[in-house]
Amino acid sequence: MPKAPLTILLAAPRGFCAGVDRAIQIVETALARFGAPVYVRHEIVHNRFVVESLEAKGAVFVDELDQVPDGVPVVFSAHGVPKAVPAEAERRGLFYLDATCPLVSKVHREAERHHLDGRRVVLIGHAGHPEVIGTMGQLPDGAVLLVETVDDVARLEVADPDNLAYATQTTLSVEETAGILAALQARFPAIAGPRKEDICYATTNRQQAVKAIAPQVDALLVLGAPNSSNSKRLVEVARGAGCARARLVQRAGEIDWDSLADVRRLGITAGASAPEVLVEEVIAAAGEHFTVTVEQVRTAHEDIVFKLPPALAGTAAAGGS
Ligand code: 10E
Ligand code: SF4
Repeated sequence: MPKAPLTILLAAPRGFCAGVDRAIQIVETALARFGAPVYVRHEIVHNRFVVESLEAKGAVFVDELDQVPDGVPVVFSAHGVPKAVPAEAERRGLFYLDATCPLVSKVHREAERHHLDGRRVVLIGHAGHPEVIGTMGQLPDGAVLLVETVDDVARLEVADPDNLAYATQTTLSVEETAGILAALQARFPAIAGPRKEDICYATTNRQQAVKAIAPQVDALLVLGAPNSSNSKRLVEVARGAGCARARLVQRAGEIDWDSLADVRRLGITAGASAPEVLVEEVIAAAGEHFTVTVEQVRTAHEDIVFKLPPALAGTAAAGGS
């Protein structure tokens, strides 16, 4: 029986952002320079394939610093860490490399500046996410108020409404955050903050690209991990833009092609932590079930590259991603 036709609309930009690229390069370069093992606190980025590829090269992933033995280098993940983490590494005399994305560090510095200027900081973000833990951990315990929803804004209790500032997680939904921010500004007109929010260029561009393809496809796959905030937001944005059959997949192997048998136009994108090879794997798997035509839909060009930390500058690992 001839295979049914399938047009794949490939969102662009998709996949790795500059912060993820840099974080992976930091681990690879540290391995090349210092040899295995290089310890990494938390998944360097939220992707099993990336983590396992680095494990195969000698990286050891742990949840907390107390699992790192003395005398080995340790890398902090791209999501950022509370101030207590480098402080503890220094106390123990550990050599550490901070792979926090520079755009996350920028939010850390903003929060710090507001605190020093005497403003109470309201952070818009998802409770328990490592980036949120890291940003809250730039200030003393209890100094940051976290809001996740418009309802949280209504429930906020602040002693001095004229001395407030806000900051956000970098991977939020642009639209949802605009709603939360509007509620904050309506309730606290004097609130200080960035010009818009702290959602980064990569998050914004990937959401914009998914919005462009979602109304044109019968189903949409987002390559990404269940703990990847930016990837999960892409599924929500696709659903909000008219593709009810949008879902997150980690690898081609989990796709139930029978359930997609009626699909003639399939959207594909990838979160900022999902490597392109996983997109290629899905397209190849689709080719086993359909006669595939691939069309790329590009809504933005990206050329941002972040430098490695000074301790590794000029020593990029050969073949680094
Ligand atoms: O869960 P997140 O989207 O924050 O992380 P990720 O590892 O999936 O993607 C990279 C994004 C980072 C490091 C947060 N700015
Ligand atoms: Fe940096 Fe944005 Fe990538 Fe996060 S998603 S690592 S903030 S570029």
